[in-house]
Amino acid sequence: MKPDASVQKWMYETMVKSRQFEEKTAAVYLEGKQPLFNMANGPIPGEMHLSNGQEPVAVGVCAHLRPEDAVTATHRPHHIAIAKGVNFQAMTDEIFGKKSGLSGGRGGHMHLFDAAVNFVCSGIIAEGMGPAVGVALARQMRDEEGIAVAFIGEGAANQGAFHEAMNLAAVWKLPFVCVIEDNSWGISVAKRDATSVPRNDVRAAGYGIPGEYVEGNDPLKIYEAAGRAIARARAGEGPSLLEVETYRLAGHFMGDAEEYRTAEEKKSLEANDPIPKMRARLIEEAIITAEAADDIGIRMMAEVQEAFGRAASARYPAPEEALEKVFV
Ligand SMILES: Cc1ncc(C[n+]2csc(CCOP(=O)(O)OP(=O)(O)O)c2C)c(N)n1
Repeated sequence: MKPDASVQKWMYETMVKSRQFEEKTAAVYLEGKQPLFNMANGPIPGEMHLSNGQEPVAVGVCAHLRPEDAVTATHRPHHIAIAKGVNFQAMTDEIFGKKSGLSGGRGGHMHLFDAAVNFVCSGIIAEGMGPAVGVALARQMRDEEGIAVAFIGEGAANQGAFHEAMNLAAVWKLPFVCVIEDNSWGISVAKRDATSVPRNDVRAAGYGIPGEYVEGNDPLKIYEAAGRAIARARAGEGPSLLEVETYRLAGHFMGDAEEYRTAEEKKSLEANDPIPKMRARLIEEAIITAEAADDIGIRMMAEVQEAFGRAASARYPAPEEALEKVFV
């Protein structure tokens, strides 16, 4: 079922916020890293994986989720964290390595944890599968409300953790959905060179569960398919596997020379950017006016600027705090 106008507006606004967050992150990330690219330098240290282009997956799925639903995400987590409602300031502070960050500045951008909305992510690919299935098992055993969703990349669907977790989720009929973000690339390795099937939804048959592939990086189609899978999980009918065609507009990580893809491929991806497409459709269907769409852009930019300003001036953890909250 098509989402109502207020949900569609939320989806557009959240996609814009996520994109502006990524663009600001990219700009600040490069500060202090030139002329020689040294990952440790600058206000945002460490690796950085941007999600530009993949926003439809986050909003199409998270539009159905409630705070008690658990989400595990990947090393490319910002769009999903924002759509799940992770504390925006604390997430920004974490990316800057500040004490007020979600993980006290210890985790950085790949380790965002927000218990208030049941969100976690990890830099180890397919790592979120086990914890998400574990949460689904706990919900089932305790007869609690809430489902679990694991987002992974299409490269991660070749990891053992993926297959083991899918099997257990199916055999125990858990309230779980696996969402595979198929952006065609695992760093520089094309999906066709690494995966035995063109589409991972066919693997669902191997676990005896429904699988669906969603084409076109279209937020509405993703919303509809996610709605079916999530309703099934909530009704106690067991897990589903969704694979969603999406596009990564930026490199695998900041600093990626992207020699594995052609300038033409990048141009065609940019021409298919889902955000201007959704804006045009919302205006055409009179869900928002062009002025309202511009206003969303201005408001989201102001929120991003404010969060970055605060994060930049927040304090770092003291060196003597380094051994707190860790196993030593
Ligand atoms: C277990 C494990 N092996 C290897 C890596 C190194 N690595 C980081 S991202 C990545 C590719 C992931 O591709 P995909 O799952 O398709 O996600 P995408 O980067 O496209 O979002 C790899 C191999 C890792 N982080 N974890």
